Amino acid sequence: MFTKTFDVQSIRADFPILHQLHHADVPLTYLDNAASTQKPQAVIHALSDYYSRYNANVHRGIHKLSEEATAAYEGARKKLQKFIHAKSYREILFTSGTTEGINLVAQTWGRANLQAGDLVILTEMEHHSNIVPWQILAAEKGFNLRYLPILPDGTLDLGVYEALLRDHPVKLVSLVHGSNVLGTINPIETIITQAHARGARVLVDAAQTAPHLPLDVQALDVDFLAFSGHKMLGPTGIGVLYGKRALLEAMPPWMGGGDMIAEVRLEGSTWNELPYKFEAGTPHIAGAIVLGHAVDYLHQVGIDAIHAHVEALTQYALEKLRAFPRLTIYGDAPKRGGVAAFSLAGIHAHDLAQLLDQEGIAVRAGHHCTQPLHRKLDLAATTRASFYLYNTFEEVDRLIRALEKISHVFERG
Ligand code: C6P
Repeated sequence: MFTKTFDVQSIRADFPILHQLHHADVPLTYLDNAASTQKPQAVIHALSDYYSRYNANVHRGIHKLSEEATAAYEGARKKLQKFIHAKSYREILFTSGTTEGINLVAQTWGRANLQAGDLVILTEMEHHSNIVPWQILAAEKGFNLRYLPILPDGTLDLGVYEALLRDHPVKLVSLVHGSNVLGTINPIETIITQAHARGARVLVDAAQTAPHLPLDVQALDVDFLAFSGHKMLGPTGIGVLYGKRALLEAMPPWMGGGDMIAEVRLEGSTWNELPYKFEAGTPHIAGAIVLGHAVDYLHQVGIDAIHAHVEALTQYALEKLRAFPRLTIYGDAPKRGGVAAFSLAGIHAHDLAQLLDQEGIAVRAGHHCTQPLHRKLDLAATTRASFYLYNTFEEVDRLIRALEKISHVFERG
C-alpha cells in the first residue's frame, strides 16, 4: 500500500520542538506545516552560531567579521540558486517572503509594464498575497484582472485560460503552484509555455511547493518565482524572489536606500548591479544564512524523498478522511501537495481546530488567506491539516482518532 521506508524517526530526532507534551498529558502532533514549519537543530544552531561568532553588517566593513558575514550571506544566495537551478546568483533576490516577492514584481515590473487595456490573469485559488498587490496596481494603472475558474475537482479550467490568451492582450499570468487549501498542484509547465507563446510573462507563487517539490526555474522557463523560508525549515522574515536576469536588469528598483545604489549625487542616483539593486538597506543577514542551512538539511534528506513521503502521508490521510462520516474534503486534483482542508458537518472549523488542539493536534482553521476561494466554495472557513517530512502515519491515525472522539461527543450532545 503506502511506502513507510522513509526514516522519519531519525528526522524527528533533529527537531527539538516535536518532543514535548502539547498539553499536560498529550504529545504534540504538528500538522500546521502549510502555515509554517518547525526547525531542525542544525538550523537553530546556525542562527545562534551567526550571532555568537560572526555577526556583522555585510558588503560594508573591511574587518574580518564583516568579511565572514558577507561570505556566508553570499554563500547562502548560491545555495538558493542551486536549490531552484537558477542560471546565476544574480537572479536570486532575498526578500522577507513570498508576499514581498510578489509585491516587488507588482511595484517594479508591473508598474513599468502594465497599462490600461492590458490583461493580467490570476486564479480563483490564489492566496491574498497574489491578489491584493495586483488589485492595488490595477486600480492605479487601469489594467484588467481575470481569475481562472476552478473546476469541481479543484483543478483550473484551462479551457478558459486558452480562450483568454487567444482573445485578450494578456501581459502577465500570476498563479500559485500548489494551493494552500485545495492542495492542487497546477500544471505550470503547460501554463508557462502557453503564456510565452502569446508573449505574456509568468509569475509562480511557489510558497507551498518549494518545501517539497524539486524546482528547476531554467527547465520551467518561468519569469518570476517567489517562496518563503519559514515554510521550508528556515526562519521567518526571509524568502526568495527569482527573476530572469534580463527582466531584473530592465526593471526599475523598488525601495531606495543603502546598498542598492552605484552612486548617489544630489541631482540623482544610479543603481547597483544585480541582485543588490533590489536589496536596499541592511538585509536579513541571519535569515539568509540560516535559510542556506535549511536548504543544506533539505538536500541531506533529499527533496525527492521528502516529496515521496509527503505524498504518501497525504494520500494515506485523504483515504482515511474520505471514509470519515459527515466529513467533506476540499480538492480532488490528481496531483496535490501535502494539505487536506475539510469540514465536519455540524462543527464550526474553529471549534474543530480548538478541540483537536486539546488532543495535542495543531491544525489551522479559517479562510487561510483565500477568501475568494472560500466564497466560491460557499464556506466561511475550513479546518486544514498539512504534512511535512517529520510527520508520521501514526500522527495521521492520531488525527483520525481525535476526529472520531470529537464527532462522538457532538453526536451525543
Ligand atoms: N500561507 C497558510 O497558512 P508569506 O506569508 O509571505 O510567507 O506567504 C504567503 C503565502 C503565499 N502563497 C501561498 C500559496 C501561501 O500558502 C502563503 C502563506 C500560509 O496557508 C499563511 S496564510
